[in-house]
Amino acid sequence: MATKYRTCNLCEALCGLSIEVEDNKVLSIKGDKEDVFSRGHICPKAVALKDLHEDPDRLKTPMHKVDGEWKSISWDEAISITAQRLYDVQQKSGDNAVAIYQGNPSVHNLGTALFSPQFVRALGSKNRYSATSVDQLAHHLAGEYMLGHQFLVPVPDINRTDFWLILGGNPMVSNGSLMTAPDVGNRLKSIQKRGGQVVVVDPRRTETADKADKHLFIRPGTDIYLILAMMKIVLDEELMDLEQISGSIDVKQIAQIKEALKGFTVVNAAQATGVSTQEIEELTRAFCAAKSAVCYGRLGVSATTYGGLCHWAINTLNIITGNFDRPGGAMLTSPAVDLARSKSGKKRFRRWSSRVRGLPEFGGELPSSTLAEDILTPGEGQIKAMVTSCGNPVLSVPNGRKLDEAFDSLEFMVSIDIYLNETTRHADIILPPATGLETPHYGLAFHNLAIHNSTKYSEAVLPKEEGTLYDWEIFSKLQRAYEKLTKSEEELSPQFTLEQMMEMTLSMGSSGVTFQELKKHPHGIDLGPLKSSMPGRLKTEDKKINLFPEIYQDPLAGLIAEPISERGLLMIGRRHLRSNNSWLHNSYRMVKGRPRCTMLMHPDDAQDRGIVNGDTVVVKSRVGQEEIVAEISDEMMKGSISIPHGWGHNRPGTRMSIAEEHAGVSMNDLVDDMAVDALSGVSVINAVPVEVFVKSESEVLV
Ligand SMILES: Nc1nc2c(c(=O)[nH]1)N[C@H]1C(S)=C(S)[C@@H](COP(=O)(O)OP(=O)(O)OC[C@H]3O[C@@H](n4cnc5c(=O)[nH]c(N)nc54)[C@H](O)[C@@H]3O)O[C@H]1N2
Ligand SMILES: Nc1nc2c(c(=O)[nH]1)N[C@H]1C(S)=C(S)[C@@H](COP(=O)(O)OP(=O)(O)OC[C@H]3O[C@@H](n4cnc5c(=O)[nH]c(N)nc54)[C@H](O)[C@@H]3O)O[C@H]1N2
Ligand code: SF4
Ligand SMILES: [Mo]
Repeated sequence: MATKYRTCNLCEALCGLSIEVEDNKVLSIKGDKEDVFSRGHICPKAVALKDLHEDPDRLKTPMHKVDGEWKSISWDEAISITAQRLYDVQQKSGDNAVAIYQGNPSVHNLGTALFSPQFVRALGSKNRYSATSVDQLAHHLAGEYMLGHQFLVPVPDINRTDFWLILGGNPMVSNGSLMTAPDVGNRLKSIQKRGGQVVVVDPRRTETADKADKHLFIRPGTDIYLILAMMKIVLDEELMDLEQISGSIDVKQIAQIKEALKGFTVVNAAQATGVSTQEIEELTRAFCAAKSAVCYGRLGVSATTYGGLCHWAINTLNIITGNFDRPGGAMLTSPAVDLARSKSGKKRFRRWSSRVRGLPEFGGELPSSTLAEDILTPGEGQIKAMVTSCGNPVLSVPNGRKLDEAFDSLEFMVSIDIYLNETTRHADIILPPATGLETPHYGLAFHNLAIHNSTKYSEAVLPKEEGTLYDWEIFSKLQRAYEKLTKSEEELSPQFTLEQMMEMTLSMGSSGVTFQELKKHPHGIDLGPLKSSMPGRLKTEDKKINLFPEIYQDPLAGLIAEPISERGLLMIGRRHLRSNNSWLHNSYRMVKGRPRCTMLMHPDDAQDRGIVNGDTVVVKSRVGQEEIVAEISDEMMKGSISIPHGWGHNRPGTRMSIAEEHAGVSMNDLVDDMAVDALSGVSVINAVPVEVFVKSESEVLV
């Protein structure tokens, strides 16, 4: 028996695991107490790594769909068919006729992170999509425009803060996001133990709200009004603290913001949010009075109608209250591999736009909410073929039914994925990589977002099965086969191994840690607490923070001019500790117990509609309707309902062993693909207008 150490690749928290292995079988998975960062923390999902490894549903050989039947084929054949078909489509319909969608595990999977970019570049298509635009795009946009690089995303220094304001995040369940922080629970308690406070603003009294000192219910989609009101109070009452940051800002911009907020009042904010003026004032004063404070906003504000503005406003609030770039505030990391190392230059935003709706490109990608229409709408530049990797957009992107229809209409589709699931069932070829414990790990993206600087590489725990390929090998082979069709022998790109790529990547960093050195430390290397880094770390040309970039000015004016309207019943999402977006649901111990895909509703809203606990109800939106069991609970704010995303495993043609009772419905069959943040193009997955009926009544209505 051997004990091996590896970082968990399932979420952003980077927990170190200690794994007992015998004869290539996992005996146990525990937290690694010696891990320099996570110090033994683990969550219930970690054991799913064993289930994933042993899952009989996992595909092990390439699959080819011929006349509707799946056949297992060789890697050589699969790679060659794929390259040829993609090439043929581009020859006939242009480079942009091939689109690519990359999902969330792309950033948790070292091979994909290091090798997919070259293949994507080789394809030369402007139709690139990813989970970013259903998630954290607005954070990157604020990084790009305010700090000069999309990967300069400030992280809340929760190890040292005295006041943590959480808007639209549930880190007790998500384990933190754009804030890599194993063991949020104990870190939250430590804030309280040192006399600090945690305040949660959320339309649902969440698991995090339960642990906080205060919870404020807020009407979904209205956080921007709350943050602006806080800014307004700070500016009007001169509660600013600019000492620390004075060399890095232009004070004239503060006057400009003050001017822009002239027509806006705290009363407006109270009307919109449902948070009283007194609560807003108290919150703002407490935030400013704390020795250090940090406002942190996550998915409940990122992927909403004003997601773009929200992250500008959150950064600005932290900056003007003296809570940026100092311990306990919002800080930037000093990672061994710095994703923001490139020089500042032309902004990577709106360089092109989506064909049908004209939504803006950002960072080389288009908003995923436009993918279905870009496939379905005939005309010049129509998407005819699709590559998906590490993604399940049918369940994860708004209007999944429309994506089903779109994927069905393609001339060719290839999916790099370990399952035959809701998305990959539409493919002609599935290329299944070795995964999970069979792969090495390095948190390329997440050390850049971690609340403490560290660096760690883990070797694979188990060998990959004979005849299987890693994601990086698949990308490498695909690229070579594709280039052979498009380039001469001398022009072919050089090929590297994963180890060579890691070595090159680390050597570009400034930590001085080499790959050889890193491999000697299976529990990681501690690089110390977050450090103040202004103005050196800024990538703006003038080495100043841009407090009020032009792109935010008109949207802000528009928002302030817009009357505040009553929007009826609004749907928001919900995560669970034993779930990971749309997958892991065929690990029995992850789904067992009472089915969790239910609709939560406030008792008054239920009473108004004659709904009682356990009723099957119909939830109807502009794009669809679904039947779901109602759970009546005062943990919801009146006027809002909550449904988790990533379920709906009852589409035909998949190969997943998920019991009927745990299939659930897909929230994204109700989320409107036409609703995006006009500024950033991010999908509006929270605050979706819906109607809810008891089943019998709706049957009459439909
Ligand atoms: N309504 C609503 N929609 C949402 C959200 C929400 O809160 N509400 N959340 C959004 C967010 S934050 C995100 S990140 C997205 C996620 O959206 P996606 O990334 O599209 O979806 P996932 O469910 O993460 O799908 C991961 C896929 O990767 C595959 N996979 C797992 N491991 C590997 C591997 O090693 N290699 C390869 N090649 N494939 C692998 C899995 O089988 C699965 O098909 O969903 C978004 N959608
Ligand atoms: N167990 C588990 N962990 C995960 C994941 C998972 O699926 N399961 N997914 C991972 C991924 S990809 C991500 S991106 C992160 C996400 O990490 P988080 O953002 O922390 O996770 P969510 O649970 O989506 O939290 C969003 C919160 O916003 C609230 N909310 C919804 N609408 C609004 C609103 O308008 N205003 C406010 N103030 N709040 C609102 C919701 O009630 C919810 O509590 O989690 C990661 N970790
Ligand atoms: S918190 Fe995230 S990284 Fe840690 S064990 Fe759970 S899933 Fe893995
Ligand atoms: Mo995400």
